[in-house]
Formats: sequence, C-alpha cells, structure tokens
Amino acid sequence: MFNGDTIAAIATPPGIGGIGIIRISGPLAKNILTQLFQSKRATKEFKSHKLYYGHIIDPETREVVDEVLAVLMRAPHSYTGEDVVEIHAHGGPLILKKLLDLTLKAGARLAEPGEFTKRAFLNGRLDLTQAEAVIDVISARTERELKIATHQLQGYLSERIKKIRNCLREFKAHLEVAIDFPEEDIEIVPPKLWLSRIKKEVIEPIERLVKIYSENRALREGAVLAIVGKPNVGKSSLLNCLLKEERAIVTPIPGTTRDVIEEVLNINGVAIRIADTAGLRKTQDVVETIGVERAKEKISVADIILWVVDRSVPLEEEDREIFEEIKEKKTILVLNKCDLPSVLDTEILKKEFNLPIVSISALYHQGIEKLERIIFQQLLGNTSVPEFVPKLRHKQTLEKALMAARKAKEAVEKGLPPVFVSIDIQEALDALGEIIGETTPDDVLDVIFSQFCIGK
Ligand SMILES: Nc1nc2c(ncn2[C@@H]2O[C@H](COP(=O)(O)OP(=O)(O)OP(=O)(O)O)[C@@H](O)[C@H]2O)c(=O)[nH]1
Ligand SMILES: [Mg+2]
Repeated sequence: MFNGDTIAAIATPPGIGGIGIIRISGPLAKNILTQLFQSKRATKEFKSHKLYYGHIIDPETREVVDEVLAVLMRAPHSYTGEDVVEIHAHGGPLILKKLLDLTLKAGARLAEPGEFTKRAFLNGRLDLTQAEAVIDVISARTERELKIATHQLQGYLSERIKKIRNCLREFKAHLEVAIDFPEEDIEIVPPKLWLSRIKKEVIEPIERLVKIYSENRALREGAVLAIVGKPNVGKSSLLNCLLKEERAIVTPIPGTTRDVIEEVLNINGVAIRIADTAGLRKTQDVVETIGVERAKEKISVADIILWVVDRSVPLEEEDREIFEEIKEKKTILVLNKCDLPSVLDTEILKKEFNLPIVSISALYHQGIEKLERIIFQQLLGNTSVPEFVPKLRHKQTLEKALMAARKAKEAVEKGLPPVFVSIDIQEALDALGEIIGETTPDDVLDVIFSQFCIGK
C-alpha cells in the first residue's frame, strides 16, 4: 500500500454554500480530528463511517471555530484507501480557510490538485481509466458525456483491456515453456489456434476501440462536412437548404462560388461544421484556381463528404475525377435536381461507386430530412450512444499495442522462434498496461492528475 504523508484540502467549490467540506487523508487523519474536534459526549474513539456532531476548537486559544459534523472513514474503506476524515462545516470561504489552516497546523499538508484521486489510484481503489473518468464525471456538459464518463468510472473500458491482456498473457506463458524447454521439442502452440485467437481476441477488439475513438472524435470536436462537386450542380443551393437561410450566392453561372464558405449546422444536437466549396474543374481563372485548391484542402480534413451530382445530366469524366479525389473519404452521393427529368440510374451508380445515395431537390427542398438522417447515421454509426469513448491517450497507446500484436501475428505466421514472438507480445501487454495504469510512466500520471481541481 502507498504510504504517504497526510494531505488536506477544501473539497467543496469556492464561494458560499450551505455546507463546506474539509477532506483529510493519510495516517494522521484521525489524530488531527482528535486534536481539533470536541463534543459533549467526549468521543475520542471514532467509529468508522459514523457521523459525529460537535465543534472544531482552535487548540491554541481553545476557542470554538465552527459547529460541525465529522466522519472518519477507516482504511481501506475510503475514497483514497487511506484513513479519511471529512469535516462538514458552514460553507463560507473564510471559515473553511480557517479550518483548513488548523488541519495544516495539526500536521497535514495542503493537497495538490487531484491528489486524493491519485492516492485512490496508487492504492488500487481505481485503475487509471477510472481515475480519468472522475474528471469527466465532474466536468460533463451533456447527458451523453455524463453517461460515457459514468460507464468508464464503472470500469467498462478497463474490462475490455483486461480481457485482451489475459489472452496475451496466456499466449506468453505458452511461449515461455517453449523457450525454457527447447530440447523437449514441444509444439510451442498449435499456431493455427493462436493465430485465430490473436486475431479474434486481441487485434479485432483493439481495432474496434480505436474505431470508437475516431468515430466519436468528430462528434466531440464537431464534425467537418464538405460539400463538393462539379460547378453548377447545386452545392451552394444545398448549403442554403441545410442552413435554412440564403447564406451562399446561387446563380446559373458555373464557377459562382470561389471561396470556402463555412457555417455551423446542428443535426440532432451534434455540431457539424459545414463547408460549401468551389466547383472542382480545371480552369484558367486565377481566383477560381485558388478556390479549387482550397476545396481540395477541405476535402482532406473533412470527416464526411457530400458529393453533389446533377441528376438531370449524364455523368462526365470530370465527375469521375472528383470521385478519385474523395474515394478514401466517408462520402454520401447526393443526386440533386430530382425535380427535373432524370437521366441517372441509382442502381447503376450504386454499382459503380458503392456509396450511400440520396436523391434531393435543393431548389424545392425535397429529400433534405432524409439526407440529414443519413449524415447523422454515417457520422455516428448505428450505435446511438457508445458505452464509452477512449481518450486520445488511450487511442495512442492502443495503436502501439495493435502494432505489436500484428507483429507477433506475423512472427507466428513466418514460424519465427518463440523468443521473437514473446518480445512482441510483451510490448503489446505493456502498452495495454499503460492504459489502465499498471505500467504508466510517472510523467504521464502527473499530467493526468494535474487536470483535477484541488480537493478531488
Ligand atoms: N431545377 C433545379 N435547379 C437547381 C437545383 N439546385 C440548384 N439549382 C440551380 O442550379 C444552378 C446552380 O446552383 P448553385 O447552388 O449555385 O450551384 P453550385 O454547385 O454552388 O455552383 P458553383 O458555385 O458554380 O460551383 C442555379 O441556377 C440553381 O438555381 C435543383 O434542385 N433543381
Ligand atoms: Mg456554389
């Protein structure tokens, strides 16, 4: 068990409140309480988890400082896993400051931000992902964020990680036998079985976690949607339609939009930054050329593309060139001008491009709701609220683990000696251990806990 000094802090937010709480954690917690607390029923023996009514006395002057309720939570059954004392006093900044000073004089030291939670982690009360979730629970702005944080606090993410690690550990144990007794000529492991287990129980689950991260990154930071297509197909009309205002200039002249026009659109509570771009074509016009360059830059950063095609005219080589530009991206093919006689067949387009297709009329506002639904679905996937979302730190470490696991799989496939495979497996184990805090470097821990407020 981690054995530190005794720390104290005001645990309630600054300002005036009904009550304010001083929290003390560490080996001296009970001693400090005994020094400061006085009650009519001369209780010097505090029972754990029992609330006591009394007064805080300044030991030097013997003066009463405040009327309080105090509780001692004996190790290990407390938030930090150490002896913890909470003094519930009146919630004013001056009185709380005074009480805190008394605890410091009595032997505690001022806690650093997040130090209570850090102790909970060091004492094994929480793993690292759960400690991180504590910040998220406190700072959640929406129901969605709160739900995700609560799941992570309950250990949903760590459970997945532990399961993957168990499989890796089992494999490593098999490899070790083969390394230790090479002369026995034991078949290391039926390679087929392990290849399939590494794939199903390690690589695929990690890939899924990374995917959850990237799918939700867009939602956390606001997704970027780019409207692209040939000149004059109705891109700006579509932007106006989605925004429900005449934001961009619309004319029958191809090459109307020269610059990127950006606005924020709200679809089902998700902020989407939507960009109308210059029609993509080869042109001699200097301004338009710059516009086309900017459109291409937008494509490269977009999370999702609306590729607009004019349904009333045949596809041209230019349309296919645009498809080449965007085919790596998540794209919805939007067939515009469906109010006019159509010459494009959706079945044929589906075969050629293999994209979700929506038919609309930007001029008459037809099909827009369906398009919004598909945009939302494409961005969020079909799961409406994910159980948990890995953080950037998790994702980076997951990718490290993924690389190592893939290397291990390759090594088995190539029939390399078990020592080689074992090194890769260990690397994957270490990376995953970093996520839950088993092998996390100190500087990473410092960064994580410094994000907390004092008293948490
Ligand atoms: N019939 C019909 N006409 C449309 C529709 N959408 C757009 N238009 C017309 O098509 C022309 C071009 O529309 P824009 O929205 O400016 O097209 P754009 O793709 O932004 O064009 P550039 O900015 O030049 O690349 C305008 O005359 C629009 O009124 C539609 O759904 N049906
Ligand atoms: Mg335009």
